[in-house]
Amino acid sequence: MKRKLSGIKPTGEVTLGNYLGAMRGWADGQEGNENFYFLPNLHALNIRPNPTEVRNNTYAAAAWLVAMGVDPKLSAIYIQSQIPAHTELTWVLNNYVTMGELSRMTQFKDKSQKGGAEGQVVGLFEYPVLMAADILLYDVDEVPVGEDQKQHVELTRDIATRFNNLYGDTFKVPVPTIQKEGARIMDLLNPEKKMSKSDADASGCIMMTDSPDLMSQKIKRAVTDSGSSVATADDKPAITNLLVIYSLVTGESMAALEQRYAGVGYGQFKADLAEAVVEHLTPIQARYQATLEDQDGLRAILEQGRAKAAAVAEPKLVEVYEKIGMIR
Ligand code: AQP
Repeated sequence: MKRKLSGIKPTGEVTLGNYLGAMRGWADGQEGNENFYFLPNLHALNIRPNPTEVRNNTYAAAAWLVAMGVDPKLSAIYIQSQIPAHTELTWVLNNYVTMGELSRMTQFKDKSQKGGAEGQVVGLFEYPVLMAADILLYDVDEVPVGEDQKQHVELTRDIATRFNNLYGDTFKVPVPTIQKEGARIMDLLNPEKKMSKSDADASGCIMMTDSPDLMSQKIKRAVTDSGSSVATADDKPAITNLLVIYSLVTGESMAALEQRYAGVGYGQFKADLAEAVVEHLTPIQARYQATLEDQDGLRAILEQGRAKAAAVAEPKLVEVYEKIGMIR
């Protein structure tokens, strides 16, 4: 039995990238494991979200988890801000990580550059420390994430090891697990950039709530590379991205797809891909709608998840406080 934990930040609508790169994998392998899948709403604060939007996005992301197959009977689904141990442990861990380490985080560098001086809030800088607390409270074995989050899990490992060396075994040192395919789904209009839910311009981003027509339109307008062959290559990032998406939604191997589309133009390939994406997502969208509409049911799932998570997180915080001499 393994303990697994991961989260989806309610900063916007969930994207096909979130789904294919991470969330879909969370639904696999729940049986026989102890799973914690949470909504890190405190992590969303660094963009100072609109209160109504962040609240709605939190419920929506929870409904997506259920729709994508995360089973509340097998996994705790919970809201980060409902478990104060996350923020309390963050304050403690702040003292076991340096400014230099946090400055080297790629996500901080990217996002602080985009946001200008105004966007460089301490919450953005602190993000990896809160994430370390999210993970270390639960003695997790595995953290299944997309490629973009790997560096943060590695920092979490360093913080845990440092703390354990000082105070004796306290935290389990977690391992990031990254899917081979789809770990980084790229923007359809700019294949150099990953698909992101908080992007101001969503035209290159497939949102899980997009209508079939809008999804098809976005796929048909996706940029392609020079030449016309439907094949993966380092110098063909756009078509490689589309092939990865195709392969993940149909279960067909990349090699089989390349063979099928040998000599077939980009137009036909994109039309078929659009159809495959719509076919794959339609039943998930229906489950999402039903889950979201049943507000009482969703709240009950979140309450059950909160209780399960708090029962693990709170004793861990007490253990940490005792070790470092805090009187509670
Ligand atoms: N484009 C992507 N391809 C593959 N995996 C991805 N993930 C995110 N984007 C892609 C993975 O989805 C999980 C949940 O992500 P998150 O919401 O916690 O944070 P994020 O990585 O910052 O995702 P976004 O969509 O880019 O959000 P914003 O725009 O708010 O920053 C993670 O496991 C992530 O790796």
